[in-house]
Amino acid sequence: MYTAYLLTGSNMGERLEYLLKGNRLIEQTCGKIVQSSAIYETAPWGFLDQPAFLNQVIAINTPLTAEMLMFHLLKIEESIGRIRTIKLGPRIIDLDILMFDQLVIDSPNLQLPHPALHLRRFALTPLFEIAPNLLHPVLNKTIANLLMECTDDSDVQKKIDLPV
Ligand code: PH2
Ligand code: MG
Ligand code: MG
Repeated sequence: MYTAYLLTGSNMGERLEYLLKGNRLIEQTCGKIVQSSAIYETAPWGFLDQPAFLNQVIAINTPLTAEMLMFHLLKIEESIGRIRTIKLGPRIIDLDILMFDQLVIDSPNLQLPHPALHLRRFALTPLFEIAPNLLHPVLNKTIANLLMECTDDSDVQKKIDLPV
């Protein structure tokens, strides 16, 4: 079994419903959710002229390889009804792999750890909540350290504390 940390996000329509549906489908097809952060409301990063996001980080135990996990996550996004338009733009559901054990991959289809993880407060804050001592295998720093050093000052607010 592998442990993967996933970031889920939504900023269109019934955002919470989409996140919860994503979690349900992840458990059905990828593996058990063993930890989950609160749900945060976060200012849009990158492309600013779009609604605020809900973001959550979950940890799963999965028998899938990183490539197979990514394949399943894209299928789940599709099945929930995601249509890809502009890069970094609004989406009903986004399922990203932040880290996969200590695996480092740099291929066109998949980069691990997520190449922007350390630059994004909306990803670091929920990840810090559940895994502050997790070591970033490329930067060789803990999530706590990366969050402390992160210069992204966009707004990240804890919104909903939910059990899985
Ligand atoms: N995802 C993006 C671009 N910008 N901003 C926030 N706050 N949360 C996201 O999940 C997000 C984003 C691209 O995937
Ligand atoms: Mg994303
Ligand atoms: Mg994505």
